[in-house]
Amino acid sequence: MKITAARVIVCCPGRNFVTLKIETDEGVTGVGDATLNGRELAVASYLQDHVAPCLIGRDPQQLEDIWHYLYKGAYWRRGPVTMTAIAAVDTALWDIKAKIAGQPLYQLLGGRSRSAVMVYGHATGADIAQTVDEVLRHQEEGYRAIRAQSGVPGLDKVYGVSTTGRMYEPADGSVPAEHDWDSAKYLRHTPELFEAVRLAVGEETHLLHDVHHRLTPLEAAQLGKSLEPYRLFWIEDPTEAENQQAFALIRQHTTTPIAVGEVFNSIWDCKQLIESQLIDYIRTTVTHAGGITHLRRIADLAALYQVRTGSHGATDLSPICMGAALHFDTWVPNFGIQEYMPHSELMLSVFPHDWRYERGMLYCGESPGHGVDIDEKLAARYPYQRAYLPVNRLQRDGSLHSW
Ligand code: KDG
Ligand code: MG
Repeated sequence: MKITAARVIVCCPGRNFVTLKIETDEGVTGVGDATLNGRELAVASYLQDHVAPCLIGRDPQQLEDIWHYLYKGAYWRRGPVTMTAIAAVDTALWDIKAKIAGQPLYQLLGGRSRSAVMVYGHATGADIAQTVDEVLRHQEEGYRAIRAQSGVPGLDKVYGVSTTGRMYEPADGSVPAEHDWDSAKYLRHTPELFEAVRLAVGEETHLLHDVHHRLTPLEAAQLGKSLEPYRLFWIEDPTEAENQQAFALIRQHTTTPIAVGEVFNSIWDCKQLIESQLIDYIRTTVTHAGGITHLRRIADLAALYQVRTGSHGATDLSPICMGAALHFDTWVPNFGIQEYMPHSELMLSVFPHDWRYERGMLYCGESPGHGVDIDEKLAARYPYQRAYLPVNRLQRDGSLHSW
């Protein structure tokens, strides 16, 4: 069997998605997600101009060799653009391999480790009262784990909170929107939010929160400590993770569990945090961390240190990523949780899929492959629209801050 084509499809059914479709001389095809929010066309060009010509004529079954061919062969290693492109190839090739075997993908990874995948949903509100209502609505819908984000008094636009009344979607401007930030206001508000949320939901429901890289290590330690009475499942990205030693300081001060890694793209980004046991959950995804082949290596490293998986699952990852992630989650022994931010009906119709959500759990399908395809005719009706993630400035003086 040989690869005959590798085509890149860019579409915007409400948000941009980049998809790689690999075709073979025996008619078996596979698809992979290559979406890198706000930098979509860089990955599309990387695949189209630099990767696709090298795939033609190769045996699609040799996905391990192809992974190393693309990783080592580029000479320029790692980075989000390269690793997202490699991930798309890898996901499409696993899809093909599983279709050839006539098996759902999780069977090729080692089979089922669980009956379903526990997810966390997103509850957001302009203030504490609205957020509590949203958390309760999610609890009634059957969610066992809920992320709570709320507007902060005195701040105009805050990560995770919709300002349009529609579903929260961070990439919203044809140039980056500007948000404002004040850590002191946030640090005063967040324990009040979780005091109210915990009181409302009771003890059984897991609560999560995303700090989105905004605090200093010491502020993050203060936040973790102040949230301990509310027993969070995790706080995510409490500080920037370039200097990973910083997490040792957070750890010294709090037992609130920590999740990091949605912006990581290789095992090397995770190594110190995992080996030094500075985190509890690793958030790398199929799409941004080199595909199933590489994510598996990260999960195996994490397992040695009792770190569990908690993959990123925002709407900027396409339903193809979710399909592949669910097969991975169904297999991976050290599974923790999966983020679930539902796509719109239109997005889901562009990507026909066999996975399904039911009362706080996601279920991968049983069809051969990862169970997701792209409806190219429908996708063609929604061309790319430039969109950026926001930037964040300190309210005090306009200094640029992490968003
Ligand atoms: O593209 C960026 C988003 O995926 C990110 O802001 C979402 O932090 C996020 C999360 O935890 O889902
Ligand atoms: Mg996050």
